[in-house]
Amino acid sequence: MKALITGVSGQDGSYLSELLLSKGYEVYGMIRRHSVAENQTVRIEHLEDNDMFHTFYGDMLDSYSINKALIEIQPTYIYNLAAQSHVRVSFDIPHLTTSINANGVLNLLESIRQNCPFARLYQASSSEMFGLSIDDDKFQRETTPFKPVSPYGCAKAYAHNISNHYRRAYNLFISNGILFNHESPRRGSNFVTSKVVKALCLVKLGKQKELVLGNMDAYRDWGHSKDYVEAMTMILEHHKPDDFVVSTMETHSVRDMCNVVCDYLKVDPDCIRTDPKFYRAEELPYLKGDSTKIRTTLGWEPKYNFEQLMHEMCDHWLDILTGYKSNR
Ligand code: G4F
Repeated sequence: MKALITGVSGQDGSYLSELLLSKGYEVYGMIRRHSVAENQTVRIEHLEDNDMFHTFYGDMLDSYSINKALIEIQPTYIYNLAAQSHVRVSFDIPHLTTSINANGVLNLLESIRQNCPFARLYQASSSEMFGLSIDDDKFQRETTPFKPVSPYGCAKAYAHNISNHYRRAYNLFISNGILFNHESPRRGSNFVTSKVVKALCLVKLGKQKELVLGNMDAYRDWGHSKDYVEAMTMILEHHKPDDFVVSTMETHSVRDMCNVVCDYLKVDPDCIRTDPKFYRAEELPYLKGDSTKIRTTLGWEPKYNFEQLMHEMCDHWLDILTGYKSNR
């Protein structure tokens, strides 16, 4: 079985590749050409010697490259993980974010419809689509309306809706995983968990004095990327296409998360201050996902809890920053 992964060099793409290879899939990963080659493939370099793992250049904005890949590879499963994935950055580059995260998905859907209509597509939808919408019981779930508060969230909502339209209109096997925040040692250090962990490790090692953050009162439902890529495969291996929320069903504020990291590293939280430059033009204040549907229908459940996730990230960054470990 052949799986094509867009965004293969990212956190999720790399864990998903490892999982699919372990299940016997042949994996084709699409990567974007980047001038700094060293940083591009650091998360997947350890897979390069695997005969079942292949990469090729392509771009969600370049329909020709997508058509070519789908015609030549004829994948059984397609995981669309490619995105401009940073919410704060989406306020700076709303057009490009929309082109990649919305129109790019349309490019892929059209290519599937024309070139490999029997392939199954996993579309990476996001809890950012919910925005200000919260059900009365303080959860967001598959039925919660979308009220996005960022260019990123608006683009993801379009992609979600057009994917469902293509599922119904053309009878394609397209599933959306509505994933809440998910982190790991491979998370980029411009996302808040990695930023906090890396900076507080540097403070612990005496190499940095303070950590400067934006809104510390935002709440997020943070899980582990390894658990979430497993959910992706379960969603696509299910006998019918559907939408599933993937979440831990717990929420923590950025402040709580900082305290967990400070406690573990034995660092004084007084080294943390805020600066408005890290605030967003509109903030999403609260996310907590109800993942009952995927737990009861597919039997998925996370193996990591919040503390284990944050501790693993701390151990990783301490190893990196003390030179004990050089690779990710
Ligand atoms: O880690 P974040 O940048 O993640 P965010 O914006 O929630 O988006 C992530 O999760 C989405 C799923 O809901 C994904 F779709 C998306 O691709 C991405 O993976 O920020 C988390 C929270 C925000 O409320 C932010 O305002 O942390 C707050 N925050 C406070 N100080 C900060 C900072 N975020 C960042 N990145 N940097 C700060 O200094």
